[in-house]
Amino acid sequence: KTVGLVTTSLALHAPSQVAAAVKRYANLEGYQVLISMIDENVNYGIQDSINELKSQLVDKVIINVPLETESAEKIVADNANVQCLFLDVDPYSSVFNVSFNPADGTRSSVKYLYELGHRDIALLSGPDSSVSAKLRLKSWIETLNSYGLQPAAVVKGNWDAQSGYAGALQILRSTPNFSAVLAANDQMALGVLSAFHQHQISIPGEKSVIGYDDTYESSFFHPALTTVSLDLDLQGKEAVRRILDSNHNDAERSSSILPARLVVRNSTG
Ligand code: IPT
Repeated sequence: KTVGLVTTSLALHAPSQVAAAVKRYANLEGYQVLISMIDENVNYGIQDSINELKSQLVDKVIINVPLETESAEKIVADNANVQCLFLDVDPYSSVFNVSFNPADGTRSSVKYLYELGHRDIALLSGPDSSVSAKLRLKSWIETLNSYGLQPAAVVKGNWDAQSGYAGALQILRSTPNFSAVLAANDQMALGVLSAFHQHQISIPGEKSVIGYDDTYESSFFHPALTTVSLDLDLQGKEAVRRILDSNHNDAERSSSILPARLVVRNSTG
C-alpha cells in the first residue's frame, strides 16, 4: 500500500516539514510514501513526477506544488485513474485540497503592527509563481488599506534566506524610513534579520520583523521570530487522512482549510 507525494523543493523548510509529516502519518496507517521532488520547471515536471509514481502503481498522490486552479484542474483531468489531493492551491478552488486560510494570519499581523503604532510597513512577498504568495500579498495590502495605509515598499523574493537578505537591502536603499517588515516566510525573514544585523539596525528597537510559517527553527532566530504559524504537521496528517478516506466515499472529497495564527516572540515591538 503506497501513497505518492509530489513536492516542490525540499530545500525549503515548510515543504520538507510537510513531507516528514506525510511520511509519518502514512506509515502509521500502514502505507509507504514514494516522494518525487520537482524543481524549477514546475509545469513540465509535475506530470513526469505523476507518471513516475503511476509506473510504481501509485494511485493516490498528494501534490505540494504551487499551482494555479486551471493547472490543478488539468492535472486532475489528465490523470483520471489517480486520486490527487493538492496542498498548495487556492483554498477556495474546486480541486480537492487541504490548505491554510490565506488571510487570517496576514490580517492579524497587520493589526498587531498597527496597534503597536507602526504606519510604514514594508512587504517582502514570495514569488509570483506561488498562488499562496500572491494571496498573502493581497491580504496584507487589503488589510493595510482598511487602516488607510499603503505599503511603504513591496519587494519580491523566492522564499530562500538569500532573497530575503537581498530584499531587505533593496528596501533599506529605496525606502529607509519604514519601521516594520512583513516577510512571506521565515526563511526570507532570516535573511532580513541578517541584513539588519549587518547594518547595526536594532530589532525590534528600530525595525520590527514578522515572518510566516513558524518552522521548527524560527524560535531560535535572533531575536526569536514573531511569525504566522502554520501547523504543517497537521496539514500532512490531514492530507493523509483525507486521501485515505476518499477511497470509500466521494462525498469525503471536500476540502479542508486550516487556520493560521500570529505567534508573538521578540522580533516585534
Ligand atoms: C509555503 C511556505 O509558506 C513557504 O515558506 C514556501 O516554503 C512555499 O510553501 C513553497 O512552495 S506553504 C504552502 C503549503 C502554501
